[in-house]
Amino acid sequence: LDTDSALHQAIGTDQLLAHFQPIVDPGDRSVLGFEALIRWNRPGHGLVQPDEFIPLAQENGLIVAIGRQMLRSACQALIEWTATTESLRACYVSVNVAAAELHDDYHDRVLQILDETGLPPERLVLEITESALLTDIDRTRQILEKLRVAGVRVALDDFGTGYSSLSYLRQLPVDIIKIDRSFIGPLTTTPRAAALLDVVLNLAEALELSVVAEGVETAEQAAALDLRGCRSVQGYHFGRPVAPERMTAQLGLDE
Ligand code: G
Ligand code: G
Ligand code: MN
Ligand code: NA
Repeated sequence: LDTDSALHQAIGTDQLLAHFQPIVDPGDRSVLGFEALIRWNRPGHGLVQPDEFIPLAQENGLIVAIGRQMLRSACQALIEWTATTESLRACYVSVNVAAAELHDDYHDRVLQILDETGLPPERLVLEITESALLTDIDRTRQILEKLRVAGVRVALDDFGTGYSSLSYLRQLPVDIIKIDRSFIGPLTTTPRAAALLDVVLNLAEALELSVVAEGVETAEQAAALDLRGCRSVQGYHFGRPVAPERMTAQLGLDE
């Protein structure tokens, strides 16, 4: 079976699943939310990573159905596993959205899925990638504005890697910026990286935006971010993306 038709057949089945990575406070390690990251359990291939099929799905349009399934799974998983764990009850889930999903009915579909799963809109974040936005900025803005009115938050993903980050901040309704991991890796070894990070944190403060630092892999990076007042971090140091049934064990929350 070629990848195209195999992916088509995977839609609506449990071959497509969500893994989750915690987003935490670097000061006390309390869990604030989770990013949902898609995986494809393709028969005969094992667990396939998104880089190997999301670009294809964007080209052939399957991303719309995949995105809906993913959003539903992510909302359901959050409801189910946070219902049993007191400390996670206020956590949000952050779902990646491809530009090709932002059609006119996107707002309705999202609200429908929130309604069906019972997840309050305030507990959903939609992550939009800078590089994915180039198509139609006006339409994107209208859709995101409607979602924000409903209480859903919007994050600008991979911030700092696109060539028009600042332009997007001016034109799009954004609540959160996710600082790309290329700024975090050299943070404790390269003064320029630290200076750039300070600029981004100041920018976020001036615009009253929240910040999530991505790709935190060491205790030193976490401490440096904590010291700078960055209140949300994500990365292997705090937890890798895992299946939801493994999350409470990874976080040490099992009794
Ligand atoms: O774990 P990582 O390999 O999970 O993810 C690689 C890339 O795939 C990231 O850029 C991420 O944004 C993207 N990605 C992961 N899950 C999804 C998804 O559900 N939808 C879309 N559109 N992109 C995703
Ligand atoms: O949506 P986005 O492009 O931000 O996707 C996040 C990607 O980063 C996923 O592929 C995820 O598995 C990966 N990731 C998460 N934490 C770390 C980390 O600490 N280091 C590295 N190198 N990658 C990470
Ligand atoms: Mn993301
Ligand atoms: Na990112």
